[in-house]
Amino acid sequence: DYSPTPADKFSFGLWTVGFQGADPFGAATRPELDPVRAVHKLAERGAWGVTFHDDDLIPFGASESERENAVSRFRAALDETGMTVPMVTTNLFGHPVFKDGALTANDRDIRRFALRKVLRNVELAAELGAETFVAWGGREGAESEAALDACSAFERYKEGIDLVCEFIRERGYDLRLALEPKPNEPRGDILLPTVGHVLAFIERLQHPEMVGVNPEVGHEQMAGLNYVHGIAQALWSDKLFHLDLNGQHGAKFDQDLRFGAGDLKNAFFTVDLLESAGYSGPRHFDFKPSRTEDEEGVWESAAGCMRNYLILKDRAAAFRADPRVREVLEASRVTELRRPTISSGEKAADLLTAQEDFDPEEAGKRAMHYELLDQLALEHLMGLG
Ligand code: GLT
Ligand code: MN
Ligand code: MN
Ligand code: MN
Repeated sequence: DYSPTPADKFSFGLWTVGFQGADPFGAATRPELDPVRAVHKLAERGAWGVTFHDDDLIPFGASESERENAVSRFRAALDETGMTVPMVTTNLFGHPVFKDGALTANDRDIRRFALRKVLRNVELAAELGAETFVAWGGREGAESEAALDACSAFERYKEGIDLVCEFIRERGYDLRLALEPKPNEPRGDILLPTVGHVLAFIERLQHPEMVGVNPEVGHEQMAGLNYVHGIAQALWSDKLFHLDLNGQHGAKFDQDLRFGAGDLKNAFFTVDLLESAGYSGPRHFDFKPSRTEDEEGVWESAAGCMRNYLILKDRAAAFRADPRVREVLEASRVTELRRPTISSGEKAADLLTAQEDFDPEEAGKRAMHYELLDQLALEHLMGLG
């Protein structure tokens, strides 16, 4: 009946259900949500995990005793509900001190402050048993090329991530980093704008094996890219350490709709890929309940994320199990792509001299049947079959 259970590994950021609805044109429409209440409400609805930025739990500038109090109340809620903390992240974008970036801010003292904030939060993440530490560099970027020495920015970005990895190794924490791409917003242009940029950046790091990617549906779609292909490349690279599921209607501002809203067909194939590729990490939702909602609407929206995932999982399984679909997949030679192009032991020179009875004219006329295949996918998505 599409009711989520902890076995589904659904997790939510405190900042998602806690979103108060402020936008660049209007004030908050909902009151603050106590993290303890969020944990209980999410657990009641079948979620498995909760994630947070340091500032979601411990207000910026809090004293040591305020910090301890916030963490111990939160821990008690986790113990009562059995909820886990699979991921933790740092707010390096909210306070005015980060208006020009954090790890790549021009001001060196700001970079040092930002790194201290991250390291403290890494300690907290390890204490709470998180496996993944997300780094979203939303303010690492610029509105004008003149204002940013981009090559130096990449050096400083690498320096910061390398330092955090060194720290994790020295402490012996069982923690991996996941960098989250986004093309723009809040900066005019953000560094590491897409999954591909992050994957290339990781190769330049001192400990590439400790760092992966945290792709968000809407962020890739804001860049006009295909999320399914993005996470497929991350999976193929063994770099899909975590992911942010939500919804987006094409290239416009970051909508953070609940999962399933927005590009539903891409959501269907996202779930299809995650389930068939054996992705075992958290199904993490990073969405913002519309500012039109009251608190009840927030929980409906959170429940909708999980329910849509489970419905799409069911629809994708039906699509894969349909004998007609299997037949068309064969006829479309989709399965033939699994076969290596070159035979074992064959060399490039052998390929050049191979006597093959191949007629490009004939091959150019072959039917692919993709229209039929896509139609069958749509029909399963729409609930037929
Ligand atoms: C912020 C951003 C999200 C990121 C969060 C992690 S912060 O809400 O819009 O996409 O995942 O820092
Ligand atoms: Mn996100
Ligand atoms: Mn987003
Ligand atoms: Mn967001």
